[in-house]
Order: sequence, then C-alpha cells, then structure tokens
Amino acid sequence: MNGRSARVRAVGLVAVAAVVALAGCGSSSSGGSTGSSAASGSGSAPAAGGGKTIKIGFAQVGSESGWRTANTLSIKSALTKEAGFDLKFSDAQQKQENQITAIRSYIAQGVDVIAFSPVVTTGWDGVLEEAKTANIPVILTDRAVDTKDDTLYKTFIGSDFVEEGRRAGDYVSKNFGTAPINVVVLEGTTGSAPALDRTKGFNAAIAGNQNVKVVASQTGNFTRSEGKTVMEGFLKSQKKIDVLFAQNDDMGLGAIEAIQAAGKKPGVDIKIVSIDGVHDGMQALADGKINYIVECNPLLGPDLAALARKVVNGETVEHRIVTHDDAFDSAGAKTALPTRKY
Ligand code: GYE
Repeated sequence: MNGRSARVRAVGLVAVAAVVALAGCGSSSSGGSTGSSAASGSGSAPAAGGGKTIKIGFAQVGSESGWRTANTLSIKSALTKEAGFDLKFSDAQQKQENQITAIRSYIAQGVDVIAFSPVVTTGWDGVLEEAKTANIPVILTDRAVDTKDDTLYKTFIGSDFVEEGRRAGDYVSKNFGTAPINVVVLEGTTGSAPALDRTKGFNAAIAGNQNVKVVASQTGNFTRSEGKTVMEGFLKSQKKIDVLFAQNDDMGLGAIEAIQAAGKKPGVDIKIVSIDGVHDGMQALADGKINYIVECNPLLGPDLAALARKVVNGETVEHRIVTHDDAFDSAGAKTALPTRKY
C-alpha cells in the first residue's frame, strides 16, 4: 500500500459518505465501504471477516480540533454495520485515564480488535499487555506510543509528524529567515506524538539558519481557545514577533484573533505557518492570514477498516504505514479549497 493510494481511497470514501449523509440516511447502501475495500484491493464484499461482523472498539483522543472532527467522521463512516463492523466508539476528552478505561471496557466486552489514537506517547504498556493477554489485537491510528515492546500492537497508521515539522521549519527558514527573525511556537498537547515530533522536525530544519530564533514556545493543547490565550501572552511578553509556528490550524486560528485584537495583521505583520489543512485553516490561508500549511491527512477510516479486517483474519500487515501529506501556500489553498473534503 503506498501513501498516495491511501489518500485517494480516503478522499473517495468521504465523498461517498457525504452523499449518504446528504440523502439523510446511512443505510441505503454500503457504497462507502465497498468503494474503499475495492480500491484497497481486498474485494468488494461488504461483509467483514468472512461474513462475521467485526466488533471493534475505538478510543478517540477527544474533539479538540477540526482535524479530530474530520478523523472521527472518517472512522465512523468507514466502520459501519453495512461494512461489517460493530463499532464501539469513545471520546477521551484528551485524558489518558479515560482512554485506558475505554480500552479496558473493550477488553471486558471481548471485542475482536481495538484501535486507538493515544493522547500521549508514554504509559501504555500495562493496558496493551492486558489486551495481548486477552488475545485482542491492537491497531494504532494517527499517534504513536513509546513502548519497549513493539509487538504489543499490530500496526500503526498515520502521518510522519517529524517530516511535517521539518517541512514547516524549512519553509520558515527559506522564506522568512533571510534576515534575523523571532519565532514563537504554539505547541500541541504536551507529551503527544505530534507535539514532540513536530517540534523535533521544526528545530532540525531551522538549526542551520542563524537568522531564525525561537523566542517563546508553549503548549496551546491543539485547541483554538488555548491558541488564542497563549498568543495573547506572547504578544504581551515578546517585544518583536515575526513568525508564528502553530502546530495545528486551530491554534493558529485562535492566534489570528489575538493578533487582530492587538491591532496587527496576521499573515503580514506576523507570518503564520501551521499544520493540518482543515477547512478553516485553508480558508485563512487563501485569505492571506496564514502563509503556509503542511497538510496532515485525517481520513484514516477506510484504511483502518481494511487493516482491522486483515488483522482479525490473521493476515500479516505492515508494522508502520505512513500516510501521504501535501503542503499549501495561499495560491495552492485557493485551488484546492473547492474540492477539499474536510
Ligand atoms: O494535528 C491536531 C489534533 O494527532 C495529527 O491532533 C493529530 C493532531 C492534529 O488535535 O489538530
């Protein structure tokens, strides 16, 4: 499976899902899942696991951002009854203990497979071992765990966050770093894989450029409201801010409100680079309020469905599947917006 085809499949599924949703009923056909499984080469039969419904528990991070909303929709649209799944879905409100409780309840219910997107990277070994003892395979989506024993999960599908950060840093360095600049960073949730990796990639990319200086860096927890509050603090504490690196669009969008309230022009007085490429972020990019966005594809549902079928059927799957991400400037956003699915 290559990244590009994963992306094409995912976009196709959401398009079908949107049509089903518009028809006001999700049971008219199994078009979404059929389209996805046909494209992934695993046949077009809607029934999963050789006719047996697959019981799957999904422990979601929360509903902190536009990215998460699109990700949840993609998962719920792919893991339908018609596609052969009995989905148990929980929202952990960005709290690891809630995710662990949800995973334990999936184990107790004897699901066939557990999937989750870990809020933070550490502290999972205990509950993963419980799943292993119960013989329930685990699939990681979107975010990674930091574990000594990689066999505690079957596969991990999601973006390369280090690469996303590197692309953002590279853009800042090449486009704004021709003279000395002060950069402020809105980090994602502390201890989460995207926050750790995007920071790492960004810092590596700017390391060789003496002109680029990070003067402040603080978490905004991936939410719009905290992005706004933390940016208000930066605007008060920093004499000169040239560039904001927001580790997701939502924090960038919150920061835009703070920048405007301080009488400055986002995208002009303070350049903004962010990550995700959700609709509101892309609109702000098209409007010139954000300067550059590195995409992070949230449409993981169709691939998760295909992987869950394989894992339950005892087929081997790749241990790490990296999804494809684009990057956009303002002109690119204008072109892409009319056909974007999230
Ligand atoms: O960038 C952010 C969300 O884990 C990739 O989580 C995801 C990140 C995404 O809250 O918007």
